[in-house]
Amino acid sequence: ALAALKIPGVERYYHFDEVDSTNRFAKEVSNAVVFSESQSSGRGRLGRRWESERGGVYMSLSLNMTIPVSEIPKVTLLSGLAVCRALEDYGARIKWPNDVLVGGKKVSGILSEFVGEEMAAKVVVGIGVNVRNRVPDALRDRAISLHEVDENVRITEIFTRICEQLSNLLSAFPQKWGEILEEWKRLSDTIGREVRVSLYGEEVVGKAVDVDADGGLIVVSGEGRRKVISGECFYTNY
Ligand code: BT5
Repeated sequence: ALAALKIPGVERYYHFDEVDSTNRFAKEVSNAVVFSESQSSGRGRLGRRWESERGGVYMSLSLNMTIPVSEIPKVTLLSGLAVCRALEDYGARIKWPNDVLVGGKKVSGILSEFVGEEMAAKVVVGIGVNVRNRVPDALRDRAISLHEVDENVRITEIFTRICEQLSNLLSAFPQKWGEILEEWKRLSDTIGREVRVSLYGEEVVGKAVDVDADGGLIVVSGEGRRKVISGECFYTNY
Protein backbone atom coordinates (compact mmCIF):
# COMPACT_ATOMS: atom_id res chain seq x y z
CA ALA A 1 0.00 0.00 0.00
CA LEU A 2 2.84 2.33 0.85
CA ALA A 3 4.48 2.04 -2.56
CA ALA A 4 1.11 2.60 -4.27
CA LEU A 5 0.44 5.78 -2.30
CA LYS A 6 3.76 7.24 -3.42
CA ILE A 7 2.66 7.30 -7.06
CA PRO A 8 2.11 10.95 -8.04
CA GLY A 9 -1.60 11.76 -7.89
CA VAL A 10 -2.61 8.61 -5.98
CA GLU A 11 -4.59 9.29 -2.80
CA ARG A 12 -6.34 5.99 -2.12
CA TYR A 13 -5.49 2.30 -2.06
CA TYR A 14 -8.07 -0.52 -2.35
CA HIS A 15 -7.17 -4.13 -1.66
CA PHE A 16 -9.48 -7.01 -2.57
CA ASP A 17 -9.29 -10.71 -1.97
CA GLU A 18 -11.42 -11.08 -5.09
CA VAL A 19 -13.19 -8.65 -7.41
CA ASP A 20 -14.75 -9.08 -10.84
CA SER A 21 -12.22 -6.74 -12.50
CA THR A 22 -9.93 -4.16 -10.94
CA ASN A 23 -10.40 -2.00 -14.06
CA ARG A 24 -14.18 -2.10 -13.68
CA PHE A 25 -13.82 -1.01 -10.03
CA ALA A 26 -11.14 1.59 -10.78
CA LYS A 27 -13.48 3.43 -13.17
CA GLU A 28 -15.76 4.17 -10.23
CA VAL A 29 -13.06 5.72 -8.07
CA SER A 30 -10.49 8.44 -8.60
CA ASN A 31 -6.81 8.86 -7.96
CA ALA A 32 -6.45 5.36 -6.63
CA VAL A 33 -4.60 2.10 -6.94
CA VAL A 34 -6.77 -1.00 -6.84
CA PHE A 35 -5.20 -4.39 -6.14
CA SER A 36 -6.86 -7.78 -6.08
CA GLU A 37 -5.54 -11.23 -5.22
CA SER A 38 -7.78 -12.70 -7.92
CA GLN A 39 -10.44 -11.65 -10.42
CA SER A 40 -13.63 -13.47 -11.36
CA SER A 41 -13.88 -11.77 -14.76
CA GLY A 42 -10.54 -10.23 -15.60
CA ARG A 43 -10.65 -8.41 -18.91
CA GLY A 44 -8.29 -8.18 -21.82
CA ARG A 45 -8.72 -5.89 -24.79
CA LEU A 46 -11.63 -6.16 -27.26
CA GLY A 47 -13.78 -8.13 -24.83
CA ARG A 48 -11.17 -10.85 -24.35
CA ARG A 49 -10.63 -12.58 -21.04
CA TRP A 50 -7.64 -12.25 -18.70
CA GLU A 51 -7.03 -15.42 -16.69
CA SER A 52 -6.79 -14.23 -13.09
CA GLU A 53 -6.09 -17.14 -10.77
CA ARG A 54 -4.86 -16.37 -7.28
CA GLY A 55 -1.08 -15.87 -7.30
CA GLY A 56 -0.86 -13.11 -9.86
CA VAL A 57 -0.75 -9.33 -9.62
CA TYR A 58 -4.04 -7.75 -10.75
CA MET A 59 -3.97 -4.01 -10.33
CA SER A 60 -5.40 -0.83 -11.77
CA LEU A 61 -4.28 2.73 -11.53
CA SER A 62 -7.05 5.32 -11.79
CA LEU A 63 -5.87 8.89 -12.28
CA ASN A 64 -7.66 12.10 -13.14
CA MET A 65 -5.38 13.62 -15.72
CA THR A 66 -5.62 16.76 -17.74
CA ILE A 67 -4.17 15.42 -20.94
CA PRO A 68 -5.60 15.23 -24.46
CA VAL A 69 -7.06 11.87 -25.56
CA SER A 70 -4.22 11.56 -28.04
CA GLU A 71 -1.80 11.24 -25.12
CA ILE A 72 -3.43 8.09 -23.73
CA PRO A 73 -1.33 5.71 -25.86
CA LYS A 74 1.72 7.28 -24.23
CA VAL A 75 0.42 6.38 -20.78
CA THR A 76 -0.05 2.80 -22.00
CA LEU A 77 3.52 2.62 -23.30
CA LEU A 78 4.82 4.22 -20.10
CA SER A 79 3.02 1.59 -18.03
CA GLY A 80 4.46 -1.21 -20.14
CA LEU A 81 7.90 0.25 -19.52
CA ALA A 82 7.22 0.39 -15.77
CA VAL A 83 6.36 -3.33 -15.77
CA CYS A 84 9.36 -4.12 -17.94
CA ARG A 85 11.68 -2.24 -15.56
CA ALA A 86 10.08 -4.01 -12.58
CA LEU A 87 10.86 -7.35 -14.26
CA GLU A 88 14.35 -6.35 -15.35
CA ASP A 89 15.94 -9.29 -13.47
CA TYR A 90 14.01 -11.64 -15.75
CA GLY A 91 15.14 -10.03 -18.99
CA ALA A 92 11.66 -8.69 -19.76
CA ARG A 93 10.98 -7.11 -23.15
CA ILE A 94 7.98 -5.19 -24.49
CA LYS A 95 5.86 -6.27 -27.40
CA TRP A 96 4.02 -3.34 -28.96
CA PRO A 97 1.66 -2.05 -27.81
CA ASN A 98 1.02 -3.59 -24.43
CA ASP A 99 2.49 -7.01 -23.74
CA VAL A 100 5.48 -7.73 -21.54
CA LEU A 101 7.37 -10.89 -22.44
CA VAL A 102 9.80 -13.08 -20.55
CA GLY A 103 11.59 -15.69 -22.64
CA GLY A 104 9.43 -14.66 -25.59
CA LYS A 105 6.20 -15.50 -23.74
CA LYS A 106 3.56 -13.16 -22.36
CA VAL A 107 3.93 -12.60 -18.62
CA SER A 108 1.92 -9.38 -18.42
CA GLY A 109 -0.82 -7.54 -20.25
CA ILE A 110 -2.03 -3.97 -19.93
CA LEU A 111 -5.51 -2.62 -20.54
CA SER A 112 -5.83 1.16 -20.63
CA GLU A 113 -9.25 2.71 -20.58
CA PHE A 114 -10.40 6.23 -20.69
CA VAL A 115 -13.47 7.84 -19.15
CA GLY A 116 -14.60 11.42 -19.57
CA GLU A 117 -13.82 14.27 -21.85
CA GLU A 118 -10.88 15.81 -23.60
CA MET A 119 -8.55 17.43 -21.02
CA ALA A 120 -10.67 16.28 -18.08
CA ALA A 121 -10.28 12.59 -18.24
CA LYS A 122 -9.89 9.67 -15.97
CA VAL A 123 -7.25 7.27 -17.19
CA VAL A 124 -7.47 3.70 -15.94
CA VAL A 125 -4.46 1.50 -16.51
CA GLY A 126 -4.97 -2.16 -15.66
CA ILE A 127 -1.95 -4.39 -15.25
CA GLY A 128 -2.01 -8.17 -14.92
CA VAL A 129 1.18 -10.09 -14.19
CA ASN A 130 1.55 -13.86 -13.81
CA VAL A 131 3.69 -14.35 -10.71
CA ARG A 132 2.93 -17.52 -8.71
CA ASN A 133 -0.22 -18.53 -10.57
CA ARG A 134 -0.16 -21.35 -13.11
CA VAL A 135 -1.04 -20.31 -16.63
CA PRO A 136 -3.88 -22.40 -18.13
CA ASP A 137 -2.71 -25.30 -20.33
CA ALA A 138 -4.33 -23.75 -23.39
CA LEU A 139 -1.99 -20.74 -23.09
CA ARG A 140 1.23 -22.52 -22.14
CA ASP A 141 2.87 -22.14 -25.55
CA ARG A 142 2.56 -18.33 -25.44
CA ALA A 143 2.22 -17.42 -21.77
CA ILE A 144 4.54 -17.76 -18.77
CA SER A 145 4.40 -17.16 -15.03
CA LEU A 146 7.41 -15.77 -13.14
CA HIS A 147 7.64 -18.72 -10.73
CA GLU A 148 8.65 -20.86 -13.73
CA VAL A 149 11.92 -18.89 -13.92
CA ASP A 150 12.26 -17.92 -10.23
CA GLU A 151 10.74 -20.25 -7.67
CA ASN A 152 11.23 -17.66 -4.89
CA VAL A 153 9.42 -14.81 -6.63
CA ARG A 154 7.02 -12.93 -4.34
CA ILE A 155 3.76 -11.27 -5.34
CA THR A 156 4.17 -8.28 -3.00
CA GLU A 157 7.67 -7.60 -4.24
CA ILE A 158 6.57 -7.54 -7.88
CA PHE A 159 3.65 -5.26 -6.98
CA THR A 160 5.96 -2.92 -5.03
CA ARG A 161 8.46 -2.74 -7.88
CA ILE A 162 5.74 -1.92 -10.42
CA CYS A 163 4.44 0.89 -8.16
CA GLU A 164 7.97 2.27 -7.75
CA GLN A 165 8.55 2.31 -11.48
CA LEU A 166 5.14 3.87 -12.15
CA SER A 167 6.11 6.59 -9.65
CA ASN A 168 9.45 7.21 -11.33
CA LEU A 169 7.99 7.34 -14.83
CA LEU A 170 4.86 9.35 -14.00
CA SER A 171 6.98 11.98 -12.22
CA ALA A 172 8.93 12.34 -15.45
CA PHE A 173 5.82 12.46 -17.67
CA PRO A 174 5.16 14.35 -19.89
CA GLN A 175 8.34 16.49 -19.66
CA LYS A 176 10.74 13.63 -20.28
CA TRP A 177 8.58 11.73 -22.76
CA GLY A 178 11.46 11.69 -25.26
CA GLU A 179 13.73 9.80 -22.87
CA ILE A 180 10.93 7.46 -21.81
CA LEU A 181 10.26 6.61 -25.45
CA GLU A 182 13.96 5.97 -26.15
CA GLU A 183 14.14 3.54 -23.24
CA TRP A 184 10.92 1.90 -24.41
CA LYS A 185 12.49 1.35 -27.82
CA ARG A 186 15.63 -0.19 -26.33
CA LEU A 187 13.48 -2.68 -24.46
CA SER A 188 11.23 -3.31 -27.44
CA ASP A 189 10.91 -6.82 -28.75
CA THR A 190 8.95 -5.61 -31.78
CA ILE A 191 11.16 -3.09 -33.58
CA GLY A 192 13.08 -4.87 -36.34
CA ARG A 193 10.59 -7.71 -36.71
CA GLU A 194 8.34 -8.69 -39.57
CA VAL A 195 4.82 -8.08 -38.32
CA ARG A 196 1.19 -8.22 -39.25
CA VAL A 197 -0.89 -5.65 -37.43
CA SER A 198 -4.64 -5.76 -37.57
CA LEU A 199 -6.91 -2.97 -36.53
CA TYR A 200 -10.69 -3.16 -37.03
CA GLY A 201 -10.32 -5.70 -39.81
CA GLU A 202 -7.69 -3.73 -41.66
CA GLU A 203 -4.27 -5.35 -41.96
CA VAL A 204 -0.81 -3.84 -42.26
CA VAL A 205 2.01 -6.25 -43.11
CA GLY A 206 5.69 -5.38 -43.17
CA LYS A 207 8.68 -4.67 -41.02
CA ALA A 208 8.25 -2.77 -37.75
CA VAL A 209 10.95 -0.10 -37.92
CA ASP A 210 10.10 2.40 -35.23
CA VAL A 211 7.66 3.76 -32.68
CA ASP A 212 6.97 7.45 -33.24
CA ALA A 213 6.50 10.25 -30.72
CA ASP A 214 2.77 9.45 -30.29
CA GLY A 215 3.48 5.81 -29.56
CA GLY A 216 2.34 4.64 -33.00
CA LEU A 217 4.11 1.68 -34.66
CA ILE A 218 5.77 2.45 -37.99
CA VAL A 219 5.55 -0.45 -40.44
CA VAL A 220 7.38 -0.46 -43.76
CA SER A 221 6.33 -2.64 -46.68
CA GLY A 222 6.54 -2.60 -50.47
CA GLU A 223 3.62 -0.16 -50.41
CA GLY A 224 5.52 2.29 -48.23
CA ARG A 225 5.51 3.50 -44.68
CA ARG A 226 2.40 3.15 -42.52
CA LYS A 227 1.69 4.21 -38.98
CA VAL A 228 -0.59 2.12 -36.77
CA ILE A 229 -1.82 3.75 -33.59
CA SER A 230 -3.23 0.65 -31.92
CA GLY A 231 -4.26 -2.86 -32.74
CA GLU A 232 -3.17 -6.44 -32.63
CA CYS A 233 0.42 -7.24 -33.52
CA PHE A 234 1.58 -10.67 -34.72
CA TYR A 235 5.15 -11.67 -35.53
CA THR A 236 5.38 -13.32 -38.92
CA ASN A 237 9.02 -14.47 -38.92
CA TYR A 238 8.70 -16.95 -36.07
C1 BT5 B 1 -4.29 -7.78 -22.34
O1 BT5 B 1 -5.30 -7.98 -23.24
O2 BT5 B 1 -3.19 -8.28 -22.43
C2 BT5 B 1 -4.67 -6.88 -21.18
C3 BT5 B 1 -4.80 -7.65 -19.89
C4 BT5 B 1 -5.05 -6.72 -18.72
C5 BT5 B 1 -5.36 -7.48 -17.47
C6 BT5 B 1 -5.45 -6.58 -16.27
S1 BT5 B 1 -5.54 -7.46 -14.78
C7 BT5 B 1 -5.96 -6.04 -13.90
C8 BT5 B 1 -6.90 -5.24 -14.80
N1 BT5 B 1 -8.27 -5.63 -14.58
C9 BT5 B 1 -8.80 -6.22 -15.65
O3 BT5 B 1 -9.97 -6.67 -15.73
N2 BT5 B 1 -7.89 -6.26 -16.65
C10 BT5 B 1 -6.65 -5.63 -16.26
P1 BT5 B 1 -5.14 -8.65 -24.65
O4 BT5 B 1 -4.00 -8.02 -25.37
O5 BT5 B 1 -6.49 -8.60 -25.26
O6 BT5 B 1 -4.72 -10.12 -24.33
C11 BT5 B 1 -5.69 -11.09 -23.91
C12 BT5 B 1 -5.20 -12.46 -24.38
O7 BT5 B 1 -4.04 -12.84 -23.62
C13 BT5 B 1 -6.21 -13.56 -24.17
O8 BT5 B 1 -7.08 -13.67 -25.26
C14 BT5 B 1 -5.31 -14.79 -24.02
O9 BT5 B 1 -4.89 -15.27 -25.28
C15 BT5 B 1 -4.08 -14.22 -23.33
N3 BT5 B 1 -4.16 -14.37 -21.86
C16 BT5 B 1 -5.27 -14.41 -21.07
N4 BT5 B 1 -4.94 -14.52 -19.79
C17 BT5 B 1 -3.59 -14.55 -19.74
C18 BT5 B 1 -2.64 -14.64 -18.70
N5 BT5 B 1 -2.99 -14.71 -17.40
N6 BT5 B 1 -1.32 -14.64 -19.04
C19 BT5 B 1 -0.92 -14.55 -20.32
N7 BT5 B 1 -1.77 -14.47 -21.35
C20 BT5 B 1 -3.09 -14.46 -21.07
